[in-house]
Amino acid sequence: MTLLHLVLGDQLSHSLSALRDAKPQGSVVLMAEVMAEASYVSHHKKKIAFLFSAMRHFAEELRGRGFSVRYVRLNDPGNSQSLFGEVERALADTGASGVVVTEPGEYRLMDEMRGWQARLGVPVEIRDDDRFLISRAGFGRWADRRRELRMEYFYRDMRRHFSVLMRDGEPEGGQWNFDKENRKSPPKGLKGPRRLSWRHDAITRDVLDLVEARFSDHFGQLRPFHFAVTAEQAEAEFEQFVTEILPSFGDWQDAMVAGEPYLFHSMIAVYLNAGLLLPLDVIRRAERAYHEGVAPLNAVEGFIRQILGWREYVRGVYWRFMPDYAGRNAFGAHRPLPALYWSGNTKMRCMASAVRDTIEHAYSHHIQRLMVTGNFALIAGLSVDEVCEWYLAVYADAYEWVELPNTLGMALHADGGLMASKPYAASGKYIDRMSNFCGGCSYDIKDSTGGNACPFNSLYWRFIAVNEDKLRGNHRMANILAGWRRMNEGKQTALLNRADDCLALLEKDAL
Ligand code: DLZ
Ligand code: SF4
Repeated sequence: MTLLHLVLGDQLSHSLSALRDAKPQGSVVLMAEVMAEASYVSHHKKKIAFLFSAMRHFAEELRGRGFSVRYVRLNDPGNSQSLFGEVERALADTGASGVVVTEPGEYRLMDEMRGWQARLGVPVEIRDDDRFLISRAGFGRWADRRRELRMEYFYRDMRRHFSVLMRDGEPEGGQWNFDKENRKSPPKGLKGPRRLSWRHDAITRDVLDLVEARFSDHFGQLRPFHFAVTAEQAEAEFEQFVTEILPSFGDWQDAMVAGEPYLFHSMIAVYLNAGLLLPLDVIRRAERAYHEGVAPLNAVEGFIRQILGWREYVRGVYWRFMPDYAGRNAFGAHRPLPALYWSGNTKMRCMASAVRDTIEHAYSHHIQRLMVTGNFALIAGLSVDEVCEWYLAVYADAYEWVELPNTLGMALHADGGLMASKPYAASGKYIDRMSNFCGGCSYDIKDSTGGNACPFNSLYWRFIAVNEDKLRGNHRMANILAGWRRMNEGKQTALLNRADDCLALLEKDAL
C-alpha cells in the first residue's frame, strides 16, 4: 500500500508532520511547482525563485535520505498547474491509496483541501502543523478564556509553558518586556554589518532562468539573488545573526536609515516561514546567547518575543477569525492603492526608500512595514483588500496566515482593535525621530499645512478627524482626540485642506 505525502512549498522541514511516517519504501513524496500557487498574487520574483530553489534542494535532500520523490517542475510536460491536479495525476500514476498532507498556511487552500477526499475518492489526511509551538486548537482554548486577545498575555503564557528566559518562575531580569530600551533613534552613520551571500549552484541558476522567463511581469527585481536556499545555509545566516548582529538588535529595533535595508534585523522570517529554520531551535539558540553573555537581555528578549509571542499569536488570530477576518474594514478604507506602492516613485523619501528596498530585496524591515508603508496606508485610507494583497505579494516571507493579521489587524487596525489596543497612526514626527529620511526629503517635516508640508502630518490629523466617532470609545486615543478638538478652527481647516491636496496629488501619482 503506497501513500502519497504532499509537501507544499512552505513546508520544507524534515520533521514535517506529513513526513512523520513516510518510508523510503511504500511512500511517494510529492512536491509540485504550479502556476496556481505561483500567481494567485503577483509574488515578487525573488520570492518565487527562493521557494522553487529551496523546494528543489529539499527534494534532493529527501532523495539523499532514500525517499522516492515525485518532483514536478513548472515547465514539465503534463503539469496541470494546480496542487489538486498534481495530486490527482500522482495518484493515477503511482496507484497510491491515500494522501497525507500537513495543514496549509492559508485558508483558501485549507478550504479547498477539505473537499479533496470527496473529489479524489481516496482518504486525505490533513495533519496539524506541529512546526508551530501552539496548535490552532490550543490557541482556541487560550482565547476562549480571554475577553481581550492581547499578545502580551499570550506571550507570557508561552514563556512560562516553554520555560524560556525564566528564572524561578519569574521572567529573567525581573521584567517581561524591555521595549523601552529598544527605541533608540539612529545616530549619524549607523550601518548594519555585511551579510553572508551565497554562490548560485546549478539548481539556483536554473530556477533564476525559469523565473526570468515565466514571471517577467511579476513585481520586483530578480537579481542579485542572495537568499539561502537550504537549511544548512539558513542556519549559517542565523548563526551570523546571533553572534554578530543580535547584540545590537534591541537598541536599533525601531530605527530606519536610508540605504540600510537590514540594519540589525535577523531576516530569518523568510526561512522560518518556509520551514528551513524551526522556531524553537532559534529561540533556544538566542536564549543561549544571553546566558553565554554574547547578547544583552533587551536584545534577546525582544527577538524571542517576535517568535515565541508575536508569530504564534498572529497565526492563532488568523485561524480563529478566518474567513470573516479578511473582510473586516473598521474604518471603511477603500481608496485605490496608488501606483507608488509598485514603483517607489514618490517625493516622500521615507516611502520611496521602503518601496525601493522592497523592489530590490523582497524585504523591508518591521518598522518600515508598520510605520511607513503601513502607517501611510492607514492615514490615507487606502483599500484594506489592496494593501493586504500588496504585502502578501511583495515580501519573500509573506503567507496569508502571517501577512493578514499583521497588515489588516496591526498596521491598518481594520479589525477594530481585536489585535492592537490603538491604531498605529503617526505623523511625520515619528518617522523623523526614528530615521534619517526627513533631512533629505523634498517635503518639509516641520510644516503641516503649506504647499510643501510633509504629507504624513496633515493626513494624520485628517485620519483622526474623519474617524473621530469610531475612535471615541478608545481611551488610549483620548488625548489625541482632545488635541484635535482644542485646535483652533483655522488650523483644523488648513490641515484638512492640505490633506485633501495630498490625496488629490496621490491620485495623480504626483505626491
Ligand atoms: C508561495 C508559493 C509559490 C510561489 N509557489 C508554490 C508552488 O509552486 N508549489 C507549492 O507547493 N507551494 C507554493 N507556494 C507556497 C504555497 O502557496 C503555500 O503553501 C500556501 O500559500 C499555504 O501557505
Ligand atoms: Fe517622510 Fe515626511 Fe519625512 Fe518626507 S518629511 S521623509 S514624507 S516623514
